[in-house]
Amino acid sequence: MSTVSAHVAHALAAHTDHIFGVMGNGNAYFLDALERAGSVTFTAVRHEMGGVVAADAYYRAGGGLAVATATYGAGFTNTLTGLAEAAQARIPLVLVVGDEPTSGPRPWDVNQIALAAAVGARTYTVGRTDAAATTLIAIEHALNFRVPVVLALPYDVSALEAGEVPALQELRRPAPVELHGDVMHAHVTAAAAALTAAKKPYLLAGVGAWLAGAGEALGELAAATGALTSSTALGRGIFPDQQYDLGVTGGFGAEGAMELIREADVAVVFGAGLNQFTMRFGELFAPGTTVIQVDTAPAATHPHVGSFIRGDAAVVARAITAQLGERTAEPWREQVDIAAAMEREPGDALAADGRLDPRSLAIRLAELLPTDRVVVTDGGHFLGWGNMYWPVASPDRHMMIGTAYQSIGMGFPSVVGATRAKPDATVVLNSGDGGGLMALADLESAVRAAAGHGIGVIWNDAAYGAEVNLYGLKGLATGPMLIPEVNFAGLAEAVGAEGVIVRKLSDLDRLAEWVKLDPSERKYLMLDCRISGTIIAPYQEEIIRVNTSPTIVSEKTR
Ligand SMILES: Cc1ncc(C[n+]2csc(CCOP(=O)(O)OP(=O)(O)O)c2C)c(N)n1
Repeated sequence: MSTVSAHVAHALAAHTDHIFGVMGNGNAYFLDALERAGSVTFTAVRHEMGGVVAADAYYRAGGGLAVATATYGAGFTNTLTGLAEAAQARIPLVLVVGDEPTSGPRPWDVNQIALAAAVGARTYTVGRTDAAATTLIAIEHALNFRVPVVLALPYDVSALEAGEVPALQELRRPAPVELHGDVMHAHVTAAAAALTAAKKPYLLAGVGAWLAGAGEALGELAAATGALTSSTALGRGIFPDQQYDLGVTGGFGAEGAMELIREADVAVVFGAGLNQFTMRFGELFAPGTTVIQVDTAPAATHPHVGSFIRGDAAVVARAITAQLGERTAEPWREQVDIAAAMEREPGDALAADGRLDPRSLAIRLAELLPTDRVVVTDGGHFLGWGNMYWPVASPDRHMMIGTAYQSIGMGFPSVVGATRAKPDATVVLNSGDGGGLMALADLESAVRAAAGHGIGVIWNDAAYGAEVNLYGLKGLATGPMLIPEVNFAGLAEAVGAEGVIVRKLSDLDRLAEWVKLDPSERKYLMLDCRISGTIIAPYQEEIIRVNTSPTIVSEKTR
């Protein structure tokens, strides 16, 4: 015989190896059942939002289904910002929470179903007789719709005897979206003809293409057409021939690379939503560029798209490649100096105010950080530096958790999930001092989970820099935008890390030594980088321009 909680644990254990969260009254029996089941590793975090964020990072870093847990009431409400991010970013995630008893709410209960629905998550409540089946339905829903769901365990139900665990059904997963109908096939034929005739063909891929496993198919299409390629911020590294790749597209992109993309005569976009940042607020393509979008969404997602092909990125890429004709033009990608197009501002050793120049710091870090890295990035002005200066090996090795919902404060718990998904990799955290302080509850979790494998880079400008750049420069009072300079090296040491205050580039010599040590000989390394706030990243300049230009604002809201 086993409890309702054991049935839930058993069904989850069939689909994940890891779960993240904080225990409390509402999930105590569930966590006990999981520990007894044995096959799922629970990693404790210190704030419930961190549990959801860690699970989210686990999924994005290639671990599979994201699973988190929290108790009812305050434990649950603490998860909401993380849940909203998972909903906006379309992360398949199951959040197992305690809930009010079936007899009705107690004084400390809130309407959890309404709260979850408000941020975009459906709730499945387990009953006494259907716990395993309901858990499987919740998992299926999360995976098939790519959304977070809440699995609620009523307080009076979780410890009830529920009999033998039933045999588990297989999950039902949808097949890739095939090309349907003559119209779509005609669009594929037309796309192949356009690419065959193009002088300057260009392929853009986003995270949708990565999730479709389309990397190889896209590489073949790029090779067959001689196309230049690039990706969205979330799709970085998807194209196999990186020597022909222009890196990240949009505000983080290199100026020369973006100029090349504007020369493209035919652009085919795979699995990218073409949001305002990727589209450079409407400037990415020249007005005459033929833009073809391939996506599983029901319709085109940007007005510049001239032809829309609904289908799985890998399926459509192969279909186009199969219909290409004999190309006569010399491959575009052989004609251009890609290295020159990718050049970035080198910056100075130190900025005029004597603090680090984030550009030269980013370049030196790119030289020193291990290439096996997984980078997790919080939000803020600083996120331009890593995005602009550090190459990315594949989309599951670079993630920005929080940007979909535009939240800061998710950095430290992201480390926890990424290191569980890729235990042998070096997990590099990028965070500002503002976001770092917000996420501080899970500094301990990050240092513990990634001990010997983790590096924290705090871009410490003693300010909410993004706000200073947007509102301080407009003349708003800067007092609320400033932060006393915080010693992150010391904070990290207090929970078991090694801390280094980086005031000049040579202070990074310790990173060079750390990298050479055996993981068993090293601690989590926290680099508290004292950067200047005076150097504004080009992507932020773009946002400042958009916020002050009436013509571009209309593009943004169109
Ligand atoms: C939860 C949340 N609170 C506030 C904001 C508004 N906000 C956006 S960026 C930012 C500043 C971040 O500061 P920091 O982490 O130090 O990075 P910096 O901008 O200085 O590089 C703030 C407060 C937000 N996005 N999310």
